[in-house]
Amino acid sequence: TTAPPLSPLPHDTEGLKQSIRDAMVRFVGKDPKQATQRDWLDATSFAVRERMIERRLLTRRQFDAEDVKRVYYLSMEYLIGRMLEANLRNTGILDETREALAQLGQDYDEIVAWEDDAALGNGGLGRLAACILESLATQGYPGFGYGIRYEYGMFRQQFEPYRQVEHPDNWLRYGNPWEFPRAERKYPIRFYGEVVEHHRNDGSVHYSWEDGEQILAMAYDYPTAGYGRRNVNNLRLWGAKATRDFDLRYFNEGDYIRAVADKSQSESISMVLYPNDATAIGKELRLKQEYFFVAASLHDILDRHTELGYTLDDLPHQVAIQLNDTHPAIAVAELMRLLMDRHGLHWARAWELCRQVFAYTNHTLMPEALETWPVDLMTRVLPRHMQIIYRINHEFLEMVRRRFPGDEERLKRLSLIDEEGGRNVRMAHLAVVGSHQINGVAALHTELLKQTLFADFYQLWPERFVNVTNGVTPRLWMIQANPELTEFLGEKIGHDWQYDLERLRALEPWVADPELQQKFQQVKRKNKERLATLVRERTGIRIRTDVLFDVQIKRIHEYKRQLLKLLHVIELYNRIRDGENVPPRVVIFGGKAAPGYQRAKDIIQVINEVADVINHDPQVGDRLKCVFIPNYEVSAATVIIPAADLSEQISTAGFEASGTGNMKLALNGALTVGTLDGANIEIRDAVGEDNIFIFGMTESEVVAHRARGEVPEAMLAGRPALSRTVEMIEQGYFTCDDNATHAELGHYLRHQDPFFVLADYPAYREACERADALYAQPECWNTAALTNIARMGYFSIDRTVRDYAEKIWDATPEPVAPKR
Ligand code: 26M
Repeated sequence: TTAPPLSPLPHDTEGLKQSIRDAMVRFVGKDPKQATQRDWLDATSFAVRERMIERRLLTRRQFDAEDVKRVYYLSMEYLIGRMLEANLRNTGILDETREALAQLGQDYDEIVAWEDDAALGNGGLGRLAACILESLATQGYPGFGYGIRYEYGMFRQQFEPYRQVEHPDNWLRYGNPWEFPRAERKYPIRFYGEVVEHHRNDGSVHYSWEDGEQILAMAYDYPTAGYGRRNVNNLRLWGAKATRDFDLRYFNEGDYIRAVADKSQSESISMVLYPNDATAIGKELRLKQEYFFVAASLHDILDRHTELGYTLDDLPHQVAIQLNDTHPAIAVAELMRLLMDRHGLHWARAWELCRQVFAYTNHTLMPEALETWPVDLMTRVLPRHMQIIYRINHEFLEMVRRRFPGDEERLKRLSLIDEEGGRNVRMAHLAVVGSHQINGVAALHTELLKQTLFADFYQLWPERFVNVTNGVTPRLWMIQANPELTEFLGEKIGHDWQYDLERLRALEPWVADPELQQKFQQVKRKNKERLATLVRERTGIRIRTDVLFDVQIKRIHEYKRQLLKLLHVIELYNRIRDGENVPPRVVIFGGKAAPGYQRAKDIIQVINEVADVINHDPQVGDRLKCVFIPNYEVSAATVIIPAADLSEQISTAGFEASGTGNMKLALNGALTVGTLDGANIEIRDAVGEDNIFIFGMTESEVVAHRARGEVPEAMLAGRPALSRTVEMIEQGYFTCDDNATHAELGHYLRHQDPFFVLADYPAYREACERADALYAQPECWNTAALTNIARMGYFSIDRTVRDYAEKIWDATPEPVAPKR
């Protein structure tokens, strides 16, 4: 088939203006005079999408013509944020479009703000997936994302007035100009049913999976543009559609209403994102979501592979599949099923291919976050997969037996089936045995994986474990979020750093330059004003912009220790009321609690109540403000991060796999106050001890401290200020109507404190004081902040993606055209 020639669309202001006007009539169906701001958003989006899809086709043609290895990223989550500005920026037509809109009498900033965030993810893991896709396109890798087109993304958070309440995120309500529905790319996905054995004449046994229920997975494509290149890759999200079978089955019985109801029941598979990020849930619907998108993606990958004329033997040379955590780990069993039951391969060959294709990224050591599925549930929903998992386990344990004869305990620890407390499939074990490479997301995390969670596997296959430290995309987290700092850098060191973040080092000779520092401070101030406006609009609270902005933004979790920051805030409040001269600051929290995570919700409530008391105390005035910004999301992060002075990265050492907010904040010139956890360690190594405030127990000290088993309360002895703080909480000082929650939280700190908030508090307070002292010397602070920026090069997602390409995928970039 010959591809039709494409007539290139204009990329100048005049051409864009014409396209936007045309789109207003042809796609939106409105006279520009009648158009609302949302109509302008849609018309502009259509004008950009036309230009992207053109490049998408050219990119595909080139990949198809050359013998490229394709990388597939399988992730249940993509936390993308708003798409218009990102697409304009990466396509290289942002300035022209801004001007075109101005000439059409429209304000660009107001227009883009109408777009809902695409919040198809919970937090770090989902945002990492979005950064990786952007980098794959920017660097020209043939890399493609697969995921679920949730109709409802991450819930919207409101406070009523202190407690979190969740509202559905109906982000597709007004349609979505960024997606291309592919009605012809529909794959049937089976659930339930049974396995039928077929005995052939040659004595071999074959299996087929029959009956049960089928639903269709339909493709929706989201083009993903690379920055400064013509490459446009694809993110394919699957939506559930009922099959026609549903119609017939009941229409014959005349049960029309039930037929339609069952249809929508089956389409509920892709309805909603599970808003958990630290606890696995054993819900049948979640398992169905996982299998649904995995089965559709593998079907699609194999179809493309054969359509391109490759054989199954070519699979490891043409295809790499990255599993983003264990959520898509059922892919190991599904690919085995396809290779054997559909393509007739023998077990050993199928297994070899599988192992060469898959790699698995682990994102957490937290035991409660590790996915396991009851064997009964899996047998019912995915009977053939359960059978295959048993066989994988059998072959694997036979191998272990040969290497460690008589070591029954080892077999139990390694088994894919956990036999303790009901039988459960350990998805992490399935992912490890089915992959040629397993990676952690920061150096410490990978070491802990090898020494703890996967110690037995590491002993078997040390060569399979590698570290790939996370990174962030400078396109969103610097160029877009912080245009003023981007311009400032451009004036001083040019623009090369946008493609090679290591080049920020060119800033180093000037970090102490007074003129440069003054400019930096002006940029920070402007960013603080932008944030102050957002805070006023969202909370009604007025904050000064001439003080230290102290920021903790991340999901709410005990291990991330928002309570540690809160104790410090209360102590500052007490010191102000005692007449002490405390350096002024604004403390900013942001983050969502999983709806079923009561402790996290209590923490939000208490922070809000403490903040309310402080913010209304005339004795405090504007020396201390505490703000919990509701509904923290990607688009809010792009306003908060550039305004931050202090970045709170204070998890209990050993618990935060990496963190990526730490990188975004440092890149924007915030100094980190942090524990030796996750990527904080590598950030310290990069910026130097003098340019970061490290405090608290190390991972091994945490282990030793836990082993001593002291009561947390003992930490209060000889610490009057901390004791007073805890007492104020438990006695309900900050609440007029909910003593119970405060009393409970106080009790929790005194008697449980599983993440050692009290034990680390003195060191934390001291670290905050070091920060205050440095902030009082602006030259020293600015030198440190600029040094942070200059040394953040390593934390570019482009380096991360190259690490994956070299250590794991064996993939090479295929740039479509030189940088434009
Ligand atoms: C699992 C089962 C059922 C429902 C939800 C889940 C689930 C979803 C997301 C579990 C964990 C999820 O995310 C974990 C996560 O975001 N981990 C973070 O990953 C980042 C990127 O590697 C790291 O920087 C963070 O340290 C790590 O906490």
